[in-house]
Amino acid sequence: MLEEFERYPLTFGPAPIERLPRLSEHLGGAVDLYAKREDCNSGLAFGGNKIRKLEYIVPDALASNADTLVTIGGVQSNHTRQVAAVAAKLGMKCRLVQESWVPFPDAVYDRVGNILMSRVMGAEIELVDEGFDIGIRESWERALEDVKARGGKPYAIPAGASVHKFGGLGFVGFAEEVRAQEAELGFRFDYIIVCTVTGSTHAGMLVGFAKDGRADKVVGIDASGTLEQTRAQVMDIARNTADLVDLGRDITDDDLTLIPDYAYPAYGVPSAETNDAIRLAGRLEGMMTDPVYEGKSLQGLIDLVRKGYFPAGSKVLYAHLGGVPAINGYSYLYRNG
Ligand code: 5PA
Repeated sequence: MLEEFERYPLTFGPAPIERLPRLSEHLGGAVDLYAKREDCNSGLAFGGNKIRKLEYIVPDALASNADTLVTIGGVQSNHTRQVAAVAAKLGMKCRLVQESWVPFPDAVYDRVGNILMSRVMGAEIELVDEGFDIGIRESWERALEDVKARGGKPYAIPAGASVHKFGGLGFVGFAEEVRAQEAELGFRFDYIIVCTVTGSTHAGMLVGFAKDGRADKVVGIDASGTLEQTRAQVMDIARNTADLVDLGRDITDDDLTLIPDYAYPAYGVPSAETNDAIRLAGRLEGMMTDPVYEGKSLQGLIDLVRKGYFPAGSKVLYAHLGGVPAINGYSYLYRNG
């Protein structure tokens, strides 16, 4: 589906798929769980889902002759850390706007994890006291102007690399990669679980899996807590991406499965049940997840298995999109494990 798009390789190659036998067994054994390890997809500062998206955005950035990548996220944004790593790898500058999206009181929240690594990798960071919003932000537009005013040439990457013309392509590629891996494994996944916030991960998968009739089997677990805005953004990106790759059919509301039940109490703040899920996968599989994104989609996966959402015998693929570095910002919460 992506033959005509240029890709700048930043990943190690196909992200591995591994079985989660002890978690599957613990949940009754009727559903077979697997994880696709996007959290191990690259050597660029721990990798993650943005690296896959950026592979299709970097050629456009290089063609524009920009010298500075400019993007935005929360204080513990994984996206900004991955953009900082890619800028370093390309020999470009990086300007990051980090807003106060998460009302989390840990004393070292703005010192450790993702933001620590972005600083070490040389990004210029501006902390801005604004709340959570996945849309286009004034602070980001100001940063773009500021780079220009100082004689630089900025390249604009929106939050999560989502509302970018090529933002959905990387995860169309994820679906193609899964199909190739399925051919080797000798079976097809019945469901794919994905954490959804700024939307292009889910949107890309939706379009990629639409090709073999599985668009609605991509089960999005909302972690934004602003469901309608995220739903609208996923649909916009999916429609734009379907046009780009000539999917050959319209994207309709029925293609989107987005479950709002696990985003509580707020974006970036884990519930007791999220923390139970993080500990369960850590203790049964040695698989670490974070309290902002993947812990919530994992909680959703576990709860949906327990509720019987997946028919017995289903094979379910959990897309592990990365994000573990942020757990350092929650050190007090996990002080006893
Ligand atoms: C993020 C996003 P989308 O934003 O493409 O919907 O992906 C959600 C998601 N898992 C899922 C992890 C580990 C993520 O980091 N992170 C954002 C960030 O600033 O890090 C874009 C919000």
